Amino acid sequence: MTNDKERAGVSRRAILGTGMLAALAWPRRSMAGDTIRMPFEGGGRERTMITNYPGKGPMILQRTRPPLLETPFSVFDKQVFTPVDQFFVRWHWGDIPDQIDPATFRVRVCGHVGQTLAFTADDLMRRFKHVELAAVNQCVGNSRGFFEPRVTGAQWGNGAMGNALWRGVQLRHVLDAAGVKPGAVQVQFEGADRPPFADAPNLRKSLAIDHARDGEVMIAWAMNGRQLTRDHGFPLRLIVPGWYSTYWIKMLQSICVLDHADTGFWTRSAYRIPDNWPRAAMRPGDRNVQFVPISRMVPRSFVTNLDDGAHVQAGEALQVRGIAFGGDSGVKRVDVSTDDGATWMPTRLGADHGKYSFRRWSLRLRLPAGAHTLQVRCTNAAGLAQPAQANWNPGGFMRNVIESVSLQASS
Ligand SMILES: Nc1nc2c(c(=O)[nH]1)N[C@H]1C(S)=C(S)[C@@H](COP(=O)(O)O)O[C@H]1N2
Ligand SMILES: [Mo]
Repeated sequence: MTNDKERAGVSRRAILGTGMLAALAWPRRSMAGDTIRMPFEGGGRERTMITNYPGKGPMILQRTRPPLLETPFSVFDKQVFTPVDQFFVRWHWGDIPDQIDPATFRVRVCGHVGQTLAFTADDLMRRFKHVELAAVNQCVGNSRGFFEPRVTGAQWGNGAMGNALWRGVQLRHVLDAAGVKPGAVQVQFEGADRPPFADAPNLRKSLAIDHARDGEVMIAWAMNGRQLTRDHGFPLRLIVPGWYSTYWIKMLQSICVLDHADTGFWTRSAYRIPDNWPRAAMRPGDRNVQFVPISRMVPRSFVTNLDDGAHVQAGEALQVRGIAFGGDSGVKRVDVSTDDGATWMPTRLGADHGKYSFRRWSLRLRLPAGAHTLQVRCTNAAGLAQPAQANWNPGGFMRNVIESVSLQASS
């Protein structure tokens, strides 16, 4: 029998290995590659597919420093867990440590607690029970490039998301060790990266105290069975299953229990959506819109094996497959329509890796000769289905409209 740690492929020795320091070096070579076109209209369409970013396979380059790298969509067709070397990367600020010694790097638990504590990754591994969970990490602005009218911000296609198996400890246990005092309201998280100017607000995000202690929120050191890389937050990052990844703080350095609501810039002013979850929708120019912090994810599904505009054989069995996720609950069903949503065909769901994971789906169908539009819709375990109309908000957040691909069938 292998023990848990070996199964995850991450021993304490591995995470403390000296090789890690070298792996934190930033890319020095210029980023070169082929020009590709994103599947949306207008500015920001032309991109470079880079192949020489350290530790990564081919990635769509948005920006070098701080890095913004998008997963090429074809990756999602290959497996249910997104490989680390093609997992999207997003950092807000350029001042990211390029030297972290895991023997001395500590995450501090402070604020409204009985006792301030500090843990190395090794301390967490020794002291608390290990947990492993499959969960989708999705940027709030995933698919922003498709917003109409266009909005500012990184013009992501659909590749600012990924699914991984995260391994770590429950945040609840770490908070309990410090002893949360009565009257705690929120818990604020901060990473070791910093803005390049002293007066810019560093990224700090907060969760309600009950959420932080729900037993699902984790502090992770491994992703898909290997220790986190620098890009994904070595040595420790927060995992907030079912929530957008703006909360998934990387290089986690501070966990601060607050006895009042967080009034910092990133909670008060940034990452806010119109107060009508799950739609997060308004009309451009609408006034008097009430905004609230972005929170739980909503269901999405995609065809992964057929490109928009693909030519297929008429009258022959056509295998259609893709991925889906339920957002803040599991995938209940994935349906496909070829008649503009008048009727829906149930698809076959693949293995269930847990409610926060991608789930594969597939369907065999025959199409008569002609032009077709294939739509795919996920309904989650809470009964929430993807909408037929795309939402709009000024941040370009939370897109989850039913996706479609056009196909040309001929014999
Ligand atoms: N420390 C730190 N953590 C962070 C961020 C950051 O800028 N700094 N960005 C957040 C945002 S907005 C996203 S989308 C995810 C991206 O996670 P990934 O790079 O591992 O894919 O990290 C989150 N955690
Ligand atoms: Mo993000």
